[in-house]
Order: sequence, then C-alpha cells, then structure tokens
Amino acid sequence: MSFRLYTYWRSSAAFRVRIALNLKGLEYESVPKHLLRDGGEQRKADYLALNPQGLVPGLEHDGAFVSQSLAICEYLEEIRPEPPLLPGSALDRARIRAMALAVACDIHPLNNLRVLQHLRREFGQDDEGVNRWARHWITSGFIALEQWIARYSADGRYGYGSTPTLADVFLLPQVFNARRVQTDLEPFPRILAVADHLLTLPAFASARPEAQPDAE
Ligand SMILES: N[C@@H](CCC(=O)N[C@@H](CS)C(=O)NCC(=O)O)C(=O)O
Repeated sequence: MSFRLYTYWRSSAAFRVRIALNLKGLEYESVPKHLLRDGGEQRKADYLALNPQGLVPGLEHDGAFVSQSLAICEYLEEIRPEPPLLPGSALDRARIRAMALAVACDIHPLNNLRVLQHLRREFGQDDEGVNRWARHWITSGFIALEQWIARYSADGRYGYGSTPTLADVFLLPQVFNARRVQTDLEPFPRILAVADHLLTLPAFASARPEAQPDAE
C-alpha cells in the first residue's frame, strides 16, 4: 500500500489526516501544497485536476485520490480497522461523529483561509476583525465540545471514552487554530486537558504543524 498526502503544515484539516494515518500506523509521503504562495498552490490546474475543490488535504492511495478529511479518515478506518477511530456501539460511534462534525462542519469552515480572505477583501476587515470573527465561531463550538467531553470522556484524557477516537483527531487541530487567533481558552479546561494529553502521544505530536517538513 502506498499513500501520498497532499498537505500544508498549517492546515488543520490536513493535520487531522496526518494524525489518523499515524494512529493507523500507515506510512505516507507528504506532498506539500503552499496555500499562500503564488495565489495558492491548491488552486493551480495540476491540483484542481485531482481535487476540483482546491482544498487540502487530499490522499492518494495506490494512485486513487480521495478528498475531504472526514471521508479520508473514514476510508482509512474501513481499510485499516485497527486501532478503531470509531469504537463501541452504534450510539458511541454516532456521538463520536457528532463531536468530529461539530469541528468539521460548524467551526472550521467559518475560519478557513478562503472565508477569512473573503472577509478581508469583500468586507474590508483587518487582522483584528478577521480574528474576532474566527474566535467567535470557535468559542461557540468549544462551549458544546467542553460539555460533551464532560459527559463522554472516561477520565479527561480523551474527548470520548478511554482511547483516541475521531473526536480527538478533529479536536486537537482546532485547538491549534484557536490559539493562532488568540482565542481565550480558559473557559475550556477539559478541552485543554485533552489536548495536553494527546500531545504526549507520538501519533498526535508528530502530526503537529511545527513537525512537518514544509514548516516555515
Ligand atoms: N472540509 C474540508 C476542508 C478543507 C479545507 O478547508 N482545507 C483548507 C486548509 S485547512 C484549505 O485547503 N484552504 C485553502 C483555501 O481556503 O484556499 C476537509 O475537511 O477536508
């Protein structure tokens, strides 16, 4: 099996897939796409031919391309079930997906690069305006995630239960994004405790932005 990951060191969506590949013990080749250089390498014709959305991550498995981090993580779960990212009963899995989706659908799209660029270019926002916007949506999503962790985490080390799941794969990169825009994380001690613990695990630590070959 050979895997190539189209990635960018600071992309939190690519960070999710790096964690999932690491947890599954799958080696991969990184193909960096610089999201800012020259108008964004993700928007060039060669990459659009692979992913018409012009977003990272994208994963090539034995030459076949898959986009969207959640679809990629679930694909990895299906081809390499152990260790499970979606463990437990149907109810457990639905709740874990809900936590991942809260990040993937309700927080991250509102602080993604192209959305923030649009706020700047079309709505005249400066750095502070753009960061306030991002912080607002991150805080709103983290309020729910904090409560879910209180309900579902076994001992405060993982977002759900007592092993790393898709909830953690999506949560940690969003904490990095939150810090980038100076979100006040003091109201979220459970999220912070989970993030601190996850970073003690090599699969998570080696996926972080600063550890990537294209990190600046
Ligand atoms: N829902 C997508 C989001 C992908 C996404 O937004 N990726 C960002 C980086 S985190 C990107 O490529 N941004 C480029 C741009 O906005 O032009 C996923 O989960 O894969």
